[in-house]
Amino acid sequence: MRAESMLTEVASRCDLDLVMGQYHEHGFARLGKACASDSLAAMRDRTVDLMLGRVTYDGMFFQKDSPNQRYEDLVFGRGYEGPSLHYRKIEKLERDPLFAEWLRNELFERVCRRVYSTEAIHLYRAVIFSKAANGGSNLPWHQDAGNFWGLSEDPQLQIWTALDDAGEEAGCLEVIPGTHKAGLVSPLGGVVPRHKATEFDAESKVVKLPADAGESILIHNYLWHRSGPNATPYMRRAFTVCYLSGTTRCLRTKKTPREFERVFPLDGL
Ligand SMILES: O=C(O)CCC(=O)C(=O)O
Repeated sequence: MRAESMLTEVASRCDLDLVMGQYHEHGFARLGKACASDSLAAMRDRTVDLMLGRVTYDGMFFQKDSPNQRYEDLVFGRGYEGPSLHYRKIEKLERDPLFAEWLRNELFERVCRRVYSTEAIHLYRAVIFSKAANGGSNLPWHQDAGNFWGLSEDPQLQIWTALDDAGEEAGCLEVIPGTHKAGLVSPLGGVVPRHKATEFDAESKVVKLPADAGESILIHNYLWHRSGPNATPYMRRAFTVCYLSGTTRCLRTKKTPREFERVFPLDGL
């Protein structure tokens, strides 16, 4: 499947001036229904194939959800635990040709070029966040950057795509507009400490972002975002990609530093 054929007509008419204005102002912006229905169906099916072990790739990262919907009770480091629809996170989707193609579509490239000035755009991560039917967990407020990510420059762009309808009941994305402007709450990044969220009166500022299947949303890495459990009888799958400027380096020292894969320009493949 070619990346361009995975896009909808709406995507080709997208007014990026408007979208990017919103992204800079609020830290998030809706791109509209970018992904065509047949591609969406293919990515949903592939997600299930991966969870059930019908399709496998070396080096993929899997994490199951906690059985009690508490993020605090997640277990780390177990990886693939056998066929189940209760995985909350799968990483390294760039190894799957379908997702690899989608994350290289020309609309996403145009967005990347509005955010980063480097010629090369690299990939930090390509991830499925899934919430099982009547399951999923309470993902707390967090920011996707900081020392924990071990990068020479904090990334600024993630593009999240709903593979299923993700309404409020299904555990849609929730954000606090404008929080990206204040930078990181702690140098480490990641989960926003509860007392900080209370001090900031986060609950009074929440904006929920219900999305239809196929909709893509830009998220600044500093934006406070979270999602709740899924109270519907359907799976809620989403695919998110974090892009990096071509100059960003991996600073980790315990293991060999990562070399980030170039995703744009496409002719470098
Ligand atoms: O889809 C979700 O529930 C969470 C997404 C998220 O946290 C992210 O894309 O960084």
